[in-house]
Amino acid sequence: MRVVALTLCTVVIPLTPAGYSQELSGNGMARNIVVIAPGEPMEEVVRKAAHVVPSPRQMAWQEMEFIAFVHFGTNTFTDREWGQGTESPAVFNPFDFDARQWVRVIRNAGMKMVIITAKHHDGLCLWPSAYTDHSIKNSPWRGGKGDVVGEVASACREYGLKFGVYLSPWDRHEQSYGDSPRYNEHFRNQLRELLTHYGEVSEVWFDGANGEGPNGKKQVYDWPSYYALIRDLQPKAVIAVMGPDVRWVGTESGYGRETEWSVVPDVVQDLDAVAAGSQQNPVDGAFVPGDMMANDLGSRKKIEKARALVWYPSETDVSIRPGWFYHADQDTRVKTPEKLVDIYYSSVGRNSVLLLNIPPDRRGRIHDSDIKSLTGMRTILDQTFAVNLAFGAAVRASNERARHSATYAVDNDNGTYWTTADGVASATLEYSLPARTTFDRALLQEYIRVGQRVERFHIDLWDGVRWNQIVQGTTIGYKRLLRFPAVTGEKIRLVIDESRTSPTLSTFGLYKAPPRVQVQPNGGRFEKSVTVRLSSDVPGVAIHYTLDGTRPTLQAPRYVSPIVLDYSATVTALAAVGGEPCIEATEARFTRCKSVKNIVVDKSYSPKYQGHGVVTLTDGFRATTDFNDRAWLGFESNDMTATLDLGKKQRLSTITAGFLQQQGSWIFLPSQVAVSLSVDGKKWSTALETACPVERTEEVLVRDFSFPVKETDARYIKVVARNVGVCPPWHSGAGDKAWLFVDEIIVQ
Ligand code: FUL
Repeated sequence: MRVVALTLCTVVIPLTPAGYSQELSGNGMARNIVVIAPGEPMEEVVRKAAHVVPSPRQMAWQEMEFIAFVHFGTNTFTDREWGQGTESPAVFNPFDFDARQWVRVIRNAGMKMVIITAKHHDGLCLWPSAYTDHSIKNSPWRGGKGDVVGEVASACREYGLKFGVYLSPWDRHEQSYGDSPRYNEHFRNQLRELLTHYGEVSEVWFDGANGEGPNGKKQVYDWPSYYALIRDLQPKAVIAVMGPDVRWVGTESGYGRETEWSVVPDVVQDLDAVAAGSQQNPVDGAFVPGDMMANDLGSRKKIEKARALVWYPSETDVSIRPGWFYHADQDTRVKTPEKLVDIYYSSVGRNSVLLLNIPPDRRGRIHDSDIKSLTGMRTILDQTFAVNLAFGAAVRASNERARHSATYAVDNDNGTYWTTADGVASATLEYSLPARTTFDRALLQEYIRVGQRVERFHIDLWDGVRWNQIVQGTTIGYKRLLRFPAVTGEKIRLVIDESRTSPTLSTFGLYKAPPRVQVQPNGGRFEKSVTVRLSSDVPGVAIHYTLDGTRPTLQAPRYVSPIVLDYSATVTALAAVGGEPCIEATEARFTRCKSVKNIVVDKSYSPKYQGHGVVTLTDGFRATTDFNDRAWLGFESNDMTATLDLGKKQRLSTITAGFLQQQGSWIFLPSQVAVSLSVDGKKWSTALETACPVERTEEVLVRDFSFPVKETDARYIKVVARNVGVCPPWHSGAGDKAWLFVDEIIVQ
């Protein structure tokens, strides 16, 4: 490999986090930051980008792949997401605390580290800090002698997991907060306790969230001094999010970017931008793609004008429940095994590390619902990735560098890799499998210790006559997982279309996921009846289904011929192999209604919650109680006026509109819904209205407002839903903008 010698030491980079990224590897050559001289030719910029490498601590972190967050503390006991800081430590009293249970559950789910919220925004320390009274030493738990952080750290050691701490810079309790030098000192003292009392710490997680309003306290964080302390006391720990080593992926939905570069311009480390993109209030607790999710951060276009390029890989944090903290009313809303698997493919499988939050309950244990989902997820992943079908395949490469033969990518050893000779940036690897094989997943890994390079690739299957493309992608990075409909063959090829320099590959894998059922069509709306067909990607397996949304057992009807539905229903189906139901179920919802030719929505909905545009409201796919499921249109303080056009006059009986209530996330039902009809779009009938005064409740639900329109003829339907505007006086967001979430409008 050619390595560029740089004169980094002569370049002054301000003491932003980038200043802490300047590290050399053992040979003094490869670095995780390079400086670009003004006017440097693009070719040189690209070559430099291709040689930026992870620091050893970043590399060790990346290899963990899947790690756990544990949100536990005041909010667990007060049923909130953000505490005020005024809560008494007396509220903290888990009655059956067992950190070993957490760590066992987390280890069994395949995660490699636990990051505990040692202090969340409310300021309560889960360890007996000497620097504040606001700690569990003043709680009734274990007579004030307990130490959550300590027990988690030792359980991690016992079960062979790494240990990390979340310490919220924003502290709503601490008196010195806002008196910048004093609080910085206090914060460093707390950090020092955490970094010296509990053995090895592998990640320190600094949150970007800060809800202090314009009149709130303004604290200027002395980040460089925090980083220096961490480097000094725990040199192996990565500093995440508001830090130099690990970048927040930019969303809390669990879905990372298709194109994910770990090498980005150093400006991406701008802490103010990260903080601004983070939550400013709890509704954003599940922040969806906005600015921080800019599709691409590191392509040629992005690095072209950079002044420096830095290895700054992404971490995808998401909670297994709607909230970060445990709330009993969310026990039925734990993400399903299928959803967790989907998240896994979309994070770990997209060159990111998945940080999955599992919040313990008031007992101080992980709830059975979460354990069930995690176990289901693990089973699906284990069944899928048990056997690499490409292992031992014969490989022919269009180009090979000496001592880096193509077989190194199919030898089940990540320490060896294939690469090309200097100057060869595209290549083809042809694999001959020992026998005809069926597969539907591919796994690719670059050898990132020498950099991230691949920009575009595709995989083809030979059908005996020609090559047919199965799947394509852009970046690979540390790991790329690809899903596609099952194919069968024995000759396949990986084509690396473009790369920044000699591409590398340490692993090439092909896998077959356990049989899944396809539902055709995959849900949606229908007018009179719909014929639903079920099939499996593995021929001959038994398929069982239900029509009421419950999970089928072997006692559920077995599919023998197409199902004709003339009413709204949810089809849930799974395959059974050898008398055992497969864990992965497929679900499709069908809604009987009139078809809508056009829909117009007057006032703007928020880009954060825009589903897939206005048609979200009439696509027949109902949103769930998860406000983040991308099937809702969210209106921030705006009302909604939707006008639907059926294309021709029709006899109507009922109009229904669905809304979400989740007051804890500042989402309220509409205060009023009105429906009017028209034949010509000009003259409207008197509106049918329902008023709905705001009631304080913790219940999370989707409520349908139905309007019987008594067999009226109409072509146009107008639905107006009034937003409550601002959060009511009793709400924690009193006076701030309230949300209205809408889906779906059904015309019958
Ligand atoms: C956010 C916080 O405000 C949430 O409460 C949670 O801790 C999440 C991981 O980060 O910024």
